[in-house]
Amino acid sequence: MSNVLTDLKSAVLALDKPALLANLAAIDREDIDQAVEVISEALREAGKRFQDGDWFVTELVYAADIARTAMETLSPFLTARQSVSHRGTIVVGTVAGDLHDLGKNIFINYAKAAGFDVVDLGVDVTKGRFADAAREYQPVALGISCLLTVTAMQVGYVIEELRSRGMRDHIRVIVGGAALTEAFATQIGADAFAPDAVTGTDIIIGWSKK
Ligand code: B1M
Repeated sequence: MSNVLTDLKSAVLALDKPALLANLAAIDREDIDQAVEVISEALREAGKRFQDGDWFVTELVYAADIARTAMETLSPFLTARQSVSHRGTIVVGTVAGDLHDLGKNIFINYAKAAGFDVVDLGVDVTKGRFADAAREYQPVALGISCLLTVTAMQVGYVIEELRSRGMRDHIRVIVGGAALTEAFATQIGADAFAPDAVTGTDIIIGWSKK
């Protein structure tokens, strides 16, 4: 890993915004994907520190704020460097009870860069709002993000809601986020699980062609 990328990770974990901004300015365009991955790695480390009791929630909040700044700085370059063609609309949100949105937003940035129009429902989205938006936009994919174990079942409830409204056969559902696994996604009847934003984008690109 280049020094700039290593320093980027250190800056997030040191909660040092000026150092983060300086390192972001020094990143080569071809390292943007790696920079996104490095920031995600730093957040996983932040989560571990919180879980181990080494960090308080305030530090976690500040790390997330720094990471958001980094993602916002990187995303225009992500969009600019990829060839864009109109692939249709996707609807994306984080499940009810869950306020995590950094991973969802990274997926959204990659999807936009790949040529999708994105309807972002935000966080804490109820099954009813997911289903209403799916009916309104008839998207290529309905994307559901979930980071908390306690809210994982909400993902299944969204799929049940689609089924109970007779919409399930017409909507493809992709799910992602640290609380989910491929096996869980299969169990609840999702069409795909995305372990990361790039894989998720490749999956929906495939769907947009069918
Ligand atoms: Co919280 N949090 N958090 N948190 N947080 C986790 C998830 C946790 C694992 C940390 C830990 O304890 N180790 C833990 C959950 C434990 C569990 O359920 N098993 C946890 C907890 C407990 C909590 C609180 C309850 C803490 C508290 O208040 N006591 C609280 C809950 C609030 C709520 O949601 N109701 C809370 C709050 C917060 C902050 C607000 C401080 C902040 C969120 C800020 C924000 O998102 N706006 C935060 C953060 C930053 C984290 C960690 C450290 C980092 C999450 C993150 O952004 N990762 C996280 C630790 C961890 O995940 N290991 C943690 C980086 C991001 C790029 O990864 O989201 O996985 P991820 O996204 C990836 C892929 O998963 C995928 O693409 C992304 C990029 O490749 N992906 C998709 C994600 N969604 C996708 C959707 C797709 C496709 C791909 O298609 C639709």
